[in-house]
Amino acid sequence: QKKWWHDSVVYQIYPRSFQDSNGDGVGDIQGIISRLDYLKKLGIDALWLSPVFESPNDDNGYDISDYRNIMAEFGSMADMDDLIQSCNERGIRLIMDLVVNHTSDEHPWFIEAKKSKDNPYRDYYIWRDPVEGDVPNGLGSTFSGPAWEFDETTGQYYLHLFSKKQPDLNWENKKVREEVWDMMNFWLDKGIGGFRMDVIDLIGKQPDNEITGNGPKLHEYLQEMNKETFGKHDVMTVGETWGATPEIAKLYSDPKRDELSMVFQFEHIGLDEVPGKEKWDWQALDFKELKRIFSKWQTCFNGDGWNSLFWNNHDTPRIISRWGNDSEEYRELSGKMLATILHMQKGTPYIYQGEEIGMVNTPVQDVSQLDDIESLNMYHDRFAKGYSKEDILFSINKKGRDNARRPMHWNSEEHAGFTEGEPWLTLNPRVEEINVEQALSNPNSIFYHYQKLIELRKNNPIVVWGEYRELLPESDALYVYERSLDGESWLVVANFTEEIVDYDLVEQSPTEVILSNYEDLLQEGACLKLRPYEAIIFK
Ligand code: GLO
Repeated sequence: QKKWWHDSVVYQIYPRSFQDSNGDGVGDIQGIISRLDYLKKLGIDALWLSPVFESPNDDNGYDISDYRNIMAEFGSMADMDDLIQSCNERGIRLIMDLVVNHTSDEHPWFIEAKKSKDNPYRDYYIWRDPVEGDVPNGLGSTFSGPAWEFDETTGQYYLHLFSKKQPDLNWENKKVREEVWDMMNFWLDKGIGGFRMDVIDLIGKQPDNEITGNGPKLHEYLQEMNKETFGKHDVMTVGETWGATPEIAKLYSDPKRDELSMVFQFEHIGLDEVPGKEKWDWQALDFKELKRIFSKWQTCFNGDGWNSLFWNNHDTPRIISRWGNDSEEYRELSGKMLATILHMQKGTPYIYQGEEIGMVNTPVQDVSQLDDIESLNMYHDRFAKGYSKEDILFSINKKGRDNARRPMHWNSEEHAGFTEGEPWLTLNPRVEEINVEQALSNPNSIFYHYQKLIELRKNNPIVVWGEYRELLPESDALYVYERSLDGESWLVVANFTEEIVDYDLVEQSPTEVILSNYEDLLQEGACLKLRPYEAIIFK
């Protein structure tokens, strides 16, 4: 059965860094409203808003202290209602970030829970006795150090898979689940378009067995959630699931199972880390692996699951700096190439703010230039373990989350039109070269390339439904695939390198270029000469 999100494109906003409207240096909801027409022009159907709820900002809003109130820096509930209405008026659905693996330690539930062992809220969280005067077991936090924090008052440890200001909720407790369902219904009743679910694969954890992802009751909880909340609404849901394989992804997104619309899988995202090590242990991308993983995910579903497609989010480095080429010469070409190979795949594409104008990483020279808790904790942890500063900053510049979180570039004025005050986080230095005003005035910009890719999806069922087949999996330089539907087929040919690479068109005889990032074709007979980062869609 066809759903609206099957042919939709979603745009992710990181509210802190999108647009400030009141000069306090922090992006806000009125700022977002003022940019909805820009997003409409790009052509997106839905917005995923990173958390805007009340939060002490230990993890920039992913530590929520009140799920039914808006963070004062971002505005008020009236602003939020205004945003929902302004989106709905433009036919844009608003997807809220659901962060319910954990709360903030400043959430009233946790404040109660830590008062005493018999407090009615105690079981909302996960508490264990010390073992031989130490942590209960070896579970570690994603943000460095142990996942257990000792609480002096009650003499027990609580679990936090992220920062110690993000205590994990105890999903085994039915009351916790009911609180979450109530809260979700509160938002659904406001007319939102769905939820993106933060680290949802962790809610079935079994801390005593050191099981975190994909716990035994995970899918039972999601089915219950579906039934009690969004199942009755025409909304989309997307789970953040770091450990998903195609088999696991079907458990979430097979329509017959009544769980989620789709999940984010991260297999491609892990390709530049040394296997078995941490995300900070960088290695160069293996291009053939990237293609193999894309092709695996493109062919694994047969009506029993749905893909999401993304290069970037608020947790990843900027894709042009990561796997494209961010030099002045190749930034636009490689950005368009990367956009093309992703957007011609089957699934629901996500664009992270600034991706559509080709924003790039922001290398730092010193720890004082960092904001992100994950990077800061890792910096201190590795420094104590004897890593050199250079080594650590190398990792952070490659992979750190601040890369994606620096303010959006709207124009080349001071602070890029993001704020009239002092921005909460320093901007990327390449504002003059890379900004929205510039992109909109140049018909060849990355922005218009994205706009065209979105239009192609809207107007051509082959992009949404067509069967995918990879050609040339052994090529070190080219990514070539075909989409076909009802006797029609499209061919995508992309050069991932700076060299000129030949491609023989003998097997296919395309008659038309649908979209390319160069103005013409370079061809010798049936041999296509692909220039640096050239990407062509043929039919
Ligand atoms: C990635 C999340 C990330 C949060 C974390 C804790 O894993 O999107 O930004 O820090 O989930 O909520």
